[in-house]
Amino acid sequence: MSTSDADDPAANGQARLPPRQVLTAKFPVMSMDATPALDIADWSLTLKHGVRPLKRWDWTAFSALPRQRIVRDIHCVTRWSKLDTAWEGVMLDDLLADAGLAAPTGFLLAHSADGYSTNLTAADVLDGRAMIATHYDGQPLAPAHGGPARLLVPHLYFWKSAKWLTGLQFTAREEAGFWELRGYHLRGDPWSEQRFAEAE
Ligand SMILES: Nc1nc2c(c(=O)[nH]1)N[C@H]1C(S)=C(S)[C@@H](COP(=O)(O)O)O[C@H]1N2
Ligand SMILES: [Mo]
Repeated sequence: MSTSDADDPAANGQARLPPRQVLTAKFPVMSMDATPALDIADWSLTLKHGVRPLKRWDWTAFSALPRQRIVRDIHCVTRWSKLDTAWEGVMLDDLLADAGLAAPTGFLLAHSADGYSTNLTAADVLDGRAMIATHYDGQPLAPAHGGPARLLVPHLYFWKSAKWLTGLQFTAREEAGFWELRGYHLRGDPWSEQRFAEAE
């Protein structure tokens, strides 16, 4: 190890910022609508292939799945980034394993209780890349941030991390979600600035 930018917290922070992002210590709330009131007694998560339900977990069953803690940087397309955010929840790999399945198609839509949706590829949510998070910073996830459970896909812009997650639906083809239908990029990689569907 040599003395380098990697030893300098400020420089290290900058190196971890994708193009044209700005660091924040805050945790802004970004929602298209009001925070839905969700009761864990009524909550469930449904896994589907097209219209066909594959498996459904109520809160008790979901809470019994293997859990992981991860620390990741997050990047919102509105240009804020936040470093070292700490999450706990169930990796998508473990959810599929509990259903006894490999990904049935290469694409999926995440569905939320507020009517939001976002599309992802199977490759972007498997092999440790995505979690259904129930805790942030050691506490149950606040309702405004997607509690009781949200998707977390930290290597893509944060609009891909669907709050108030209620469904994961594998689709035969790539299908655009809420923001993707309104001009956001289908994938949303912050490092290659995949903000919008077409070049600015
Ligand atoms: N269900 C749902 N999920 C959502 C949104 C939303 O409006 N509804 N907003 C998205 C956007 S644009 C961003 S930037 C992040 C914001 O998450 P936060 O409010 O926890 O910062 O959630 C994403 N997930
Ligand atoms: Mo966003």
